[in-house]
Amino acid sequence: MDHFRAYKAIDNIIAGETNMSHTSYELCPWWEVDLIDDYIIDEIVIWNRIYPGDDTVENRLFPFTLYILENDRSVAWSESITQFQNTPLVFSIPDVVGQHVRIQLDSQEWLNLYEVQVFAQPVPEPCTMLLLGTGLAGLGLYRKKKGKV
Ligand SMILES: [Ca+2]
Repeated sequence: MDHFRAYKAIDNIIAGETNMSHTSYELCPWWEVDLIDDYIIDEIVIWNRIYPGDDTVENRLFPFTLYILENDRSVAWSESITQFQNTPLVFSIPDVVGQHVRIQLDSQEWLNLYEVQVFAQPVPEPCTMLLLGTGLAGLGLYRKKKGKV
């Protein structure tokens, strides 16, 4: 059904039964977004499905593992969540560079996601890095000089 497709977890509509991704009942179901390029990821927020009057729906997400994958699909960062957590689940990421964000359940289950938000910034171009590096080195030098006076 269209309202269960993967893109529904990035359609900018957080809540709602018709705006979530929903897999089949399968072994280790997963959801993934391709950011198309490398980004410095600093926060990921997962909005789990909440079904009033039925806690089992919210519990479907646990346990799961959140991955950040590099463009060659090697794991840049991951965190396994074994205990239930209330939605939204906020992950502070230590500025990890990656291109794919993947959520994978550890069991046979349905994977339901209302929304996944990835907060990131572009990786600076090499010239920008060089300028930034020079700037920081200059700042360090300035501080040193100031300290001596
Ligand atoms: Ca959504």
